[in-house]
Amino acid sequence: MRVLAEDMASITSRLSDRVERTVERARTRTSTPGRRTRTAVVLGRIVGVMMLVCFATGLYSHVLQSPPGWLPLFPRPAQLYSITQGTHVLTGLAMVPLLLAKLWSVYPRLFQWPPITGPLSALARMSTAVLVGASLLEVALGVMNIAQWYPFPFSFRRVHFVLAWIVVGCILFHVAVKLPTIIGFWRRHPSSPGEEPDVPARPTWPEQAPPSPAEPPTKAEVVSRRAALFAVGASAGTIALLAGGQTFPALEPLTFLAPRRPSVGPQDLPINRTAREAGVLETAVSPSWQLQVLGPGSEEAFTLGRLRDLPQHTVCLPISCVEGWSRMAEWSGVPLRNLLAAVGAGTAADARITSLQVRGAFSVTLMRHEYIQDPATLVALMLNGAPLDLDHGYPARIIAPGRPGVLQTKWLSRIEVTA
Ligand code: HEM
Ligand SMILES: Nc1nc2c(c(=O)[nH]1)N[C@H]1C(S)=C(S)[C@@H](COP(=O)(O)O)O[C@H]1N2
Ligand SMILES: [Mo]
Repeated sequence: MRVLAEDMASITSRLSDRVERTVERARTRTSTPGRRTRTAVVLGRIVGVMMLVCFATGLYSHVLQSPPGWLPLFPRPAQLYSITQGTHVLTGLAMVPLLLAKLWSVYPRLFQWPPITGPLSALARMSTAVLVGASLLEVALGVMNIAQWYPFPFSFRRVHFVLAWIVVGCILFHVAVKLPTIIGFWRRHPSSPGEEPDVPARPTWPEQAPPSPAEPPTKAEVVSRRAALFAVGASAGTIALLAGGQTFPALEPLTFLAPRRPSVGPQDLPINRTAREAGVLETAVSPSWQLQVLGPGSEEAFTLGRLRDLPQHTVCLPISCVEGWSRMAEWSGVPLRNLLAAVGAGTAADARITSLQVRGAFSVTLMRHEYIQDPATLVALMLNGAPLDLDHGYPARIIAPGRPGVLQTKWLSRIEVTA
């Protein structure tokens, strides 16, 4: 019995020795001067700020699509959502190489031995694992969404929303846990003149992972911090340049990475869902088409001829897709508030707007009175000087300032006051 126990003890000890040596070797092989605490801190700060930008712009998108009743909404500036959502998608895309670089910069820590030194370190490592997993998943889901690839049965918006809170919660916790390292870094590298310089003259070994002297890395394994940061910055910049054109017109000639080129489409405007895909090829061109408008006092049915005979307004407003692209256009039609006033609706009335499209998430929109009362919110009949193309929502669609594209309902059939 005792022999067995001794055998077990010796096997365990040999095994743990072996694991320790393997881990040490892995750590050495992946250790380069580029991978120092300073690199990790610099990259961490940039990724952290980008995450917060994504979080803030994402929350704004969420609020516009699912506004809490108590929250006042502001349709102006009309281009705000183009900018916030364009920034969201662009920051998210540019973050991909930075996120990977941040992971690379702390990679040896994954082989830290022993992995856990106590309950606090267990908590810290668990939160780091959740942070890494949630960040990668969040970014991957975002990229899949703008590529319009939905292989999952779950709702993208809900999962992306929940993951965003997890990521931000973990970042706050992560910063709290790393505070001693961060403070230590600033103490060791004071920025006052005459003190120790930030960048040592010769490459030094990572503070976190001293190499075993027996196995120095080969020349090829040594990457300088400057070269590493340059490569990461260049990749992020290239991505921003190649995708930025979907939001910022000056960059459009370079738009090779975005799923939409904003100037490609009928009437100089892209299309996300065609009339055929929406199943409205017949109903939209039917001579018996009418727009039903239901108010608290009365209801009216407007034929296309009757809508055209009403006073027309012309406005310049963008389509700002949640997927990040946006495009300015000139719209003409009847102000929505005039139609609702005609059926006895007050200025505080909200409305439900329904499309001829029967299936799909975008066939119904709720519009709050803040948007209805904006004089630029139209039941649009014309786009860029011609009647709406069938794919742009013929015979009539909604266009309103400051709203995400998904809420700019095409192929209208019914507008009813809800409250
Ligand atoms: C490559 C990276 C990313 C891309 C391409 C991306 C893309 C998108 C898109 C297309 C939407 C609109 C979804 C819709 O309304 O249908 C969205 C919403 C959102 N995103 Fe991202 N995203 C990325 C990264 C992030 C990150 C890192 C965060 C947070 C830390 C974040 C937080 C949000 C939030 C909170 C929303 C609102 C969700 C909702 O409406 O409920 N996103 N994102
Ligand atoms: N009925 C209906 N309206 C819709 C959609 C839709 O799928 N069905 N797509 C929306 C989305 S996601 C966008 S970005 C805009 C695009 O308008 P456009 O195709 O005229 O550019 O229409 C919106 N209106
Ligand atoms: Mo969209």
